[in-house]
Amino acid sequence: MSVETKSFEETKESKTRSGFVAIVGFPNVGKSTLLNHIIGTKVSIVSPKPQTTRFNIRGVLTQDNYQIVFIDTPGIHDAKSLFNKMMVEEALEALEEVDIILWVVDVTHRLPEEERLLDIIKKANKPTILVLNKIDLIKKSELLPMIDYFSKLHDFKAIIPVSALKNDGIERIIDELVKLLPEGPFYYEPERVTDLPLSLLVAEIIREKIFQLTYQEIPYSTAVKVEQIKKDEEKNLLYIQATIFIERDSQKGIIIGKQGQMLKKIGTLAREELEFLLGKRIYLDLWVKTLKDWREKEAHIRNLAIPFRE
Ligand SMILES: Nc1nc2c(ncn2[C@@H]2O[C@H](COP(=O)(O)OP(=O)(O)O)[C@@H](O)[C@H]2O)c(=O)[nH]1
Ligand SMILES: [Mg+2]
Repeated sequence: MSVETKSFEETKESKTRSGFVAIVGFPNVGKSTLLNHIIGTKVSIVSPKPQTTRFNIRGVLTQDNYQIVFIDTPGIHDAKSLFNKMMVEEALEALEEVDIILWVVDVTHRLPEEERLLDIIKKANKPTILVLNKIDLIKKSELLPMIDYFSKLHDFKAIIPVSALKNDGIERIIDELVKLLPEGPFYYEPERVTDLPLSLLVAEIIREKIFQLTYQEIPYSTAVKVEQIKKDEEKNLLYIQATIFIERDSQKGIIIGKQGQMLKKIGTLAREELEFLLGKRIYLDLWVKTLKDWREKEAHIRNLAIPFRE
């Protein structure tokens, strides 16, 4: 007697869909905010300043029958310095790696370079969804002509107005993505929300606080490296030692602040958020060191700011 028997795993696998999605756009349009709201937890840091995201960050969304691996990228722009060029390079690499592209446009900051960016996206030759973000800041009547304009510009799979910040329109993005996902197995355990190792996640959260609290060149001149993570069983906490690198000795005073106030603020905010994210008590030990002009040397950038991927 021949009865078709398929194992549960096989049946399950043949039905799952999975794929990689790059979130790209100009700096500051809300790419990382969008990723965090899609995933439902902070995986990528956010600040009002451009170039907050320095390297590609994966965020994983898993449901019963699909898994989407999002790649949040640094903003694509006409970069001049070595460091900025390397960030843009990261973003462009993501375009090559993925199945689908999400192009995020800030409806409040339209730029003439838009069409040039679209040319880059078109060259990648992947199904592309256009996300019009920050619609909480404009009138509905301003939105319709924009949708009309973009729909004539390219054959987008969908044009979706959203407010990433207000969590408005996110579901529709996921619905449209799932339609485009190829069949395939899961790449990550369903519980995983990011591929960031703990040391990088911690460094990023610390850097986010620096980006939120400091001004002018200071945030851009800093990099954070986690030197040590140690379980302290006796005190029931995680001891984390990290170094904030700056480019010049003269910046030390600003990062440390009057009577250490700034460093204390950075440390407290980072610790509180990490305790929330990790569900553990944390002792955060922050140091400040000068590494002269680190942004001008590729080896330093690789070591401190844009890590190589496997
Ligand atoms: N009003 C508004 N602000 C937003 C929205 N999405 C992001 N932002 C803000 O835009 C700034 C840049 O966001 P971020 O996610 O870091 O942008 P990225 O550089 O593209 O990753 C932050 O201050 C966010 O709070 C939105 O939908 N509405
Ligand atoms: Mg970002």
